[in-house]
Amino acid sequence: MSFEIISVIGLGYIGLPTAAVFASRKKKVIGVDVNKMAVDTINRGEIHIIEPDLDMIVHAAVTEGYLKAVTVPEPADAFLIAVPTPFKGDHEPDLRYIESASKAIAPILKKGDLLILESTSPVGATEQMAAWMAEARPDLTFPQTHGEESDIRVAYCPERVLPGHILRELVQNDRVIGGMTAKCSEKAAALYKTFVEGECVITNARTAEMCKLTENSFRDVNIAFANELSIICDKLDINVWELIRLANRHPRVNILQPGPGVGGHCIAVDPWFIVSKTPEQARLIQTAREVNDSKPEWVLDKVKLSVADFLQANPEKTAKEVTIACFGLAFKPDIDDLRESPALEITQKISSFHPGCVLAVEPNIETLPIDLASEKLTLKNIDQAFSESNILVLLVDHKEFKDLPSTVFQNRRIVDARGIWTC
Ligand code: SAJ
Repeated sequence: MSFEIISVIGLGYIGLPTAAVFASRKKKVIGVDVNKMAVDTINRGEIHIIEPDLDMIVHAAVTEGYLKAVTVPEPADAFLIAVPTPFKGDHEPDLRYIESASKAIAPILKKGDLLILESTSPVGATEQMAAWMAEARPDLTFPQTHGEESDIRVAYCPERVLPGHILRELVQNDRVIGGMTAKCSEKAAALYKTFVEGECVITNARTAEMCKLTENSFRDVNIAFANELSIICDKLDINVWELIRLANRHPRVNILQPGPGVGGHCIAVDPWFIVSKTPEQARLIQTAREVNDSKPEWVLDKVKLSVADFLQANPEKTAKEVTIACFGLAFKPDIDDLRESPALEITQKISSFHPGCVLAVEPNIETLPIDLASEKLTLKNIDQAFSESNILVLLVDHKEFKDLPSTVFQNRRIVDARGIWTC
């Protein structure tokens, strides 16, 4: 089962590293993306996203001739679809990118090709993709109608890599392979074995789809538990960080860490794919989403209380004279990714309701995004923020903030959403 040419559709955070890793194993890879700028960047041997070491491997793959990027799909032996699956306003999954990728590939499919869906998807999406293909290519046979005799093999193989560690996890993590038939799984596993050192574990497409959603929902529910505890403990005047450290000494308890909310493009989205399919049954999963989504507002209320408290203690001041410093904008520690970040949302909201200055400290970026910077909101370094502000709001546990000596916090007014300055 040899694959001469592999095509990856969607060159984002998952597609580009996957394409580059195949190319690094000396496979001919055609990357496809509708974004012409991304395609041009990759063809120059550069990258348009941020991920450690990816620039090096893409540069090598392109200059050695193993990877090229195009905007219109070309024939290949295997197609991996790694396009976004956002949700619509009502949390219904939006499969339009999978649909357009399927329709773009359909004309160049040939007998014997392997088709893999990698995008996080609701249960049934792989069957839907195969149906779109079958409709576009009545001359070819597909597993939903021809089983093991089909011309085209189809599988769902979710990625489960952690941003910041993508290249290592792509290779080392176990891979779930969900074929529409046993032969589909076998062929997909053979493809992934090109670079996967973890185990390729075989199941069916629907279970593989649900498996990806389950992993992220599991984490969301566990973070919601920690976030709910932080709200309960606040009411009961108990230090939640100490409480969790103590409870985690039990051999079968492992509570995650509360924070300002759940960010990123996966954990805050994927559970809704389960809820939208089975709203009556997915009660815990939906509640967890609501608990995590409500946490930024809770932090904002704490900031408002802190401002009121400061003004009461300093009656000669007005709110306009109170400066608030927000520490961290990224969606999690030690990365520069600000997308879907609760810390960013909180900082923006503070700067819109608070009449005084707001200072943002984010050691992983050089400048504030254009839509964020204003006269009232400016990017500062740690020392400036400490000396110029009256209230410190800790939102992300970046290592630069964890390393500060405890003496700097003495007699400071702090709202600590991560428990690293007040634990
Ligand atoms: N968070 C907390 N408390 C914690 C852990 C995380 O508040 O104890 C917050 C983070 O600050 C962040 C959010 O949760 O805002 C998500 O961060 P994360 O590190 O848990 O996960 P992601 O979104 O970077 O990556 C997840 C991973 N999934 C799991 O760990 C089950 C990754 O393996 C998946 O590949 C990725 O989603 C994805 O693409 O689906």
